[in-house]
Amino acid sequence: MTQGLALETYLDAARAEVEVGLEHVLRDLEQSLPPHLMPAVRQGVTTGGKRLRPILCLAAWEACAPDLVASESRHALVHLACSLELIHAYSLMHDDLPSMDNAPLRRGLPTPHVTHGVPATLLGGAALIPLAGLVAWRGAERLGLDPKTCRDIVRTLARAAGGTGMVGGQGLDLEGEGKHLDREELDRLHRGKTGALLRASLELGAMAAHATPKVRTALERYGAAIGLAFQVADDILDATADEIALGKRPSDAAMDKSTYVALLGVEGAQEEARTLVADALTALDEGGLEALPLRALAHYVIERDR
Ligand code: GRG
Repeated sequence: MTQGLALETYLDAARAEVEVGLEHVLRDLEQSLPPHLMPAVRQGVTTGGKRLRPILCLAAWEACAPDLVASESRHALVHLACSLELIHAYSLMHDDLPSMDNAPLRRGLPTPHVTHGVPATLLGGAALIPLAGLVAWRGAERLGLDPKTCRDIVRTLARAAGGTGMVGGQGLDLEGEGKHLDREELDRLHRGKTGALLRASLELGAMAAHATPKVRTALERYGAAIGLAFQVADDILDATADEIALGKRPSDAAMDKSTYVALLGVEGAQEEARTLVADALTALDEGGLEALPLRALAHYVIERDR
């Protein structure tokens, strides 16, 4: 329990909504994608995963529009939130490929290319990128948002996924292998690679709720702080948890990557993660947001065990 909120119950309910939303999206995709690519897509999208990004989007929307939580808009909102998970799923499918991290395991299961081969995983993953844009657009339209807000939503998702966000961060990550990045370089890399999509999750929820500029700023700051905290926690898990607990092979040391643990030590990284969470909570306070789920999620981001 966190401040009166049973986080596990909240996460289970939100996750169940996201699973239903993703299933609808995949059924639509089945109508157009060559059938032999679907198994790799299904494995990439549906096998487990915490669904953190769409859940953050839902929680941000709830924080801005508490009166609408049980409304008709909810289905459209879940659809919109699924766009974030599609980008995330493709990024993991591609990141695990032999030419990238060459990872045989994720979420305790063989990775899609191990089961379905590299070409299907590459193409199936690529199909998720434009699909995410379409799903975001459709979700925004179904929410009855005006055309400008619909455009802003798709633009925000695209920027977070692209060169100024996740792909750019991944590029810096590859370039940094075998080098010792300093704190500023590491922050820049992870604000792109992991942080941009997490922050966009909050932004999409806020935009969908027509949040005021003050609330949007607060949620963006919250998103930026937990985005970095998420990565610090990821580095701690990679350094301290084993393959069974993680559901994947720890890889940072093997790939000679700069990490927050390498830079700050495990205890220093834990302290940094707590500081970032405190900043996220301060942002909510300053935005005048009660947002109990977001507060609990901020703690969850650094206390999770996988
Ligand atoms: C075109 C090869 C190519 C690359 C495109 C793949 C890519 C760019 C970027 C990948 C960046 C990446 C993998 C970021 C995610 C980092 C991360 C911490 C993932 C784990 O996220 P969780 O814990 O995963 O939310 P679950 O399993 O819960 O979904």
